[in-house]
Amino acid sequence: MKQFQHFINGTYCESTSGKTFDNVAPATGSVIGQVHEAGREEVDAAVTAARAALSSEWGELGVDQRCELLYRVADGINNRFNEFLEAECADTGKPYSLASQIDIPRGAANFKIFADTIRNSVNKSFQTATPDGQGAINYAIHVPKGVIAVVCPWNLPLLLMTWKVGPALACGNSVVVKPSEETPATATLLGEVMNEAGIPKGVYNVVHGFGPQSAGAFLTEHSGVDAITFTGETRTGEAIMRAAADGVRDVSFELGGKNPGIVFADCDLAKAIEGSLRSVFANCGQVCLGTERMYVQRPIFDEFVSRLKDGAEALRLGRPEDPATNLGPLVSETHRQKVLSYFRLAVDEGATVVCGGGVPDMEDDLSAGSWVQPTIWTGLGDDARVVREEIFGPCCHVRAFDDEDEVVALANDTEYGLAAAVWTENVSRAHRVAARLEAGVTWVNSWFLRDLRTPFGGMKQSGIGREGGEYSLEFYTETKNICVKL
Ligand code: NAD
Ligand code: 6OD
Repeated sequence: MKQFQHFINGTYCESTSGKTFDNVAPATGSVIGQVHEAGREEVDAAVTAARAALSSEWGELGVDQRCELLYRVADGINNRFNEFLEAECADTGKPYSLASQIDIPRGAANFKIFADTIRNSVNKSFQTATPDGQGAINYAIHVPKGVIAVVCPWNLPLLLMTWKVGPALACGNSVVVKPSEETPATATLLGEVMNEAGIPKGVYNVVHGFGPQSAGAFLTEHSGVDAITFTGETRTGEAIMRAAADGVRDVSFELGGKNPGIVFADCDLAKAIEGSLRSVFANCGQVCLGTERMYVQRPIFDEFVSRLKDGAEALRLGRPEDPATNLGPLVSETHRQKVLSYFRLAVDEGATVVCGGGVPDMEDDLSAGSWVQPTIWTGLGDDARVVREEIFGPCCHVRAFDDEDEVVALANDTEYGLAAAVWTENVSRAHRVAARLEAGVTWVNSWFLRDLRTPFGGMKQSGIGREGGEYSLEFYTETKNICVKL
C-alpha cells in the first residue's frame, strides 16, 4: 500500500497524530494508498520551513540561478514522465491518452514558461520634473511576496498545482502546497524531483489533508502565510477569503464556472462538433473551462444535437491505461452521487434526455468505479437549476437561439464568468460577440487552446485576479517604487 506523507523542509514525514485516510482509485473504487493527514503542528512546521528558506541560500540566488533550477525541475518531471503519468491516472482515473498529452507535459512546461517570463520581465521607469530643474528618476522593482499557500483541486492536479508553484518559485517565493484530499500523489512525487533538482530545503513543502478543520483551513488561517492562491469551488473561495482577511493577506482565486458554448449557423459544423465534444466531455466534464450550456442557432439545431449525440455515444469508457479509452470515471463516489443527483433533477425539471442520464455497465473490477454516462439534455427552461448550477460532470444542455443579441444575453445570464467558446466563420461576428461575453477567456473556433503568456482567470464569481505570463508577477511579487532625486 502506498503511503503519501507530507514533504516538509526537503524531507518526507508522517503526522505526529498518526492520522491517515484512504486514497481510492476512482476507476475501480479500490483503496490504493494511505494519506497522512496534517494537523496544525505539521502545517506550522511547513510554514516555518518555508519562511526560513526565504532567508537562506534561496533568498540569495539571482534570477538566472533560480531559473536554472526551475529548468531542472521541468527536466526532472519529463525524466520521470511515466511515474507522474501512472500516479496521476491512478488518483483521478483519467485516461493515459489525455494525461500524457495535457496534464504531465503542462506540469513540466509550467516551470519553464515562468522561468522564461521572469528572466525577461522589464521594470518600468519614469523621469520626473522637479522645481529645481534637476529632476528625479523613479523606477519599479519586484520583490518576492514571501510564503505562498497553494490550495489545489483534484481535476488537473499536477497541471493546476504547478501553474501556481512555477511562477511563485520563479518570483523567489517559497510555497506550502495543500493538494486535494482526492489526489495526493503527484504533489508528493514532485518533492523527490525538487530534491533531485537541487531546490533548497523548505522552498517547496506539501501538507496533506481536508479543507475545513483540517490542513486546508490550518494553512490558510496561518499568520505566517503572506498570500493564498486557490483553485476550486466558489463557496470554498468565500471561506478562504474570510480566513485571508485576518492579516489583510492577498488572494488569487480561480473558481467555478457554468460556461456557454455558442454555435452560429455560419460555423464550420464539423469543427464545432469536434470542439464541443471536447469541451463538454474532456476529463469526464471535470474541467472548470468546460461547456455545460450549449446555445445553437435554430437552422442547425437538430443536426447539431444529433451529431453531438453520435459523438457522445462513440466515447470509449475504460481502463486509464488502455490507449483506446477517451472517457474516464468521475473522481470519487461522492462526486458521482452529486452528478447523478443532477441527472435526476434534469428529468424532474422536464428535460428531454438525448443520451445518457445514468450509470454505464462496466466490466469486472471497473463496475465498482465512479462511472457515469456522457449525457445531453434539451428542453429545459433558462431558470432550471441544471442550466444555472455548475455540475462538473460529462453533460450539457443544448438550447436553440435565433439572433446574436439574444444569445449574448443568455450566455451572460449567470453568476459565473470564466470561459466561453464561440463557433462561427464570420470574423466580424466572432470579434463582436467575444467582446460582449462576460468571460475571462473566450475561445473562437477552438477550446482550451492555451498560450501560457496570456491572462487567465474569471470574471464575476469565477475568480479574483489573473495569472499567466507577466500577469502572474502582479500576484507573486510586491512591486516597489524607488524615487531618486538627481
Ligand atoms: P474544492 O473547493 O472542494 O476544493 C479545493 C481545495 O480546497 C481542496 O484542496 C480542499 O481540500 C480545499 N478546501 C476545501 N475547503 C477549504 C477551506 N474551508 N479552507 C481551505 N481549504 C479548503 O474544489 P474541488 O472540488 O477540489 O474542485 C472542483 C471545483 O474547482 C469546481 O468548482 C471547479 O470549477 C473549480 N475549478 C476551477 C478552476 C479555474 O481555473 N477557475 C480550475 C479547476 C477547478
Ligand atoms: O491551462 C491552465 O493554465 C489552467 N489554469 C487551466 C484550468 C483548468 C481548469 O480546470
